[in-house]
Amino acid sequence: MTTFDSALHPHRRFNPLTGEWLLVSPQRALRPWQGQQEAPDRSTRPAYDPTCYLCPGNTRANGEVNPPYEGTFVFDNDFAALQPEVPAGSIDVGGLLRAEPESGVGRVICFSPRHDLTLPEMDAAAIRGVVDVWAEEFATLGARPDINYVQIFENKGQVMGCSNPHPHGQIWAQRTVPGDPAKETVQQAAYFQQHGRTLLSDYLELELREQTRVVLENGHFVVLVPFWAAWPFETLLLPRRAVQDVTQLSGPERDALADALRRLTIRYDNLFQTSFPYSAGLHQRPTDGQAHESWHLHMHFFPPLLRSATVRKFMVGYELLANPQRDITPEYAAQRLRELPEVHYKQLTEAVPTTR
Ligand code: H2U
Ligand code: ZN
Repeated sequence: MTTFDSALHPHRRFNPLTGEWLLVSPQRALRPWQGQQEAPDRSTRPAYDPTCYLCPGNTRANGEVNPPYEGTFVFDNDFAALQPEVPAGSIDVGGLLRAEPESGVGRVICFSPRHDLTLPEMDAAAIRGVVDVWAEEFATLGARPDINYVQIFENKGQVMGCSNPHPHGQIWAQRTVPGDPAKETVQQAAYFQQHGRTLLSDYLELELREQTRVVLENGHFVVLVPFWAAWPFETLLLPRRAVQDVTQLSGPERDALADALRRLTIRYDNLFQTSFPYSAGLHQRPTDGQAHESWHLHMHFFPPLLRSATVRKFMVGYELLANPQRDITPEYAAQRLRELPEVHYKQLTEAVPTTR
């Protein structure tokens, strides 16, 4: 028997942020792939769409009129999943039928007045404006006594259930700390207690030494494909300095975050020469009044595409019933992303060379 090689042999990997495992089957990536090579998506949209409910000056579903905004624009979601006032009460039948009211706030953030742009097509200064809005919203919502967790995220692309191509994100802020951030809170606290450093500081140091999963770096941020990535081209964006939330980032750090976001999303679009769909979001400390010194702010990108602009990874059978599974290794995914240029393919006349 030869020795174990994680690039060749089936194995499981541990996600220290959640305490869960996933299955990696690199031998399956060697299956023959005779998929179509799709033409680059060069479709365009108008800079202003009179039927878009997010464009400046337009009327939303609830009758409100958007201001003629020039940078970002934030409003309360007209169809929010969470509401600030919910009557008290609870259900507990034998510990098996349990329910309790949940209150909170839903916000929508327009990243730009331009209907035709997405993050990778915006300039760094405009993306910095988005980062500043995240910080303002986190500060205001997090300060409320009825809000203990603020989830900032973006759904991009129709396959991710995004309802409108106008560049925008959302915030759901609520009374309790939901599942994944709660797991990350427990895991990071346990690590900090044992090592006196944040889990992600030590993890980052290790990744910078190995370099095999790093996609890009700047002075303050690093983007990498985490060792435990579940989605084919999943990435983790993290600051070199352990901060608990986005309000603690200095001006230069916020610029660096904007730079990292821009460069990552350009690489993503270039990967399959399409507007690359994903769900992405910030994970930050709960706003429950505790110190949370063990928390290390980070951002997850969960993109579904696997082979091309149309061939995606499905998290189905085994993944739904057992745990996540992936075929191509995180190391291979990182290498693919590293090889791509940081100029958007729509700005190049020549097609971006893709390697297989
Ligand atoms: P998504 O495309 O990521 O679903 O976000 C759009 C959000 O915008 C969605 O949550 C809200 C929807 O409820 N919305 C409004 O608040 N007002 C509108 O006029 C239409 C959509
Ligand atoms: Zn629009």
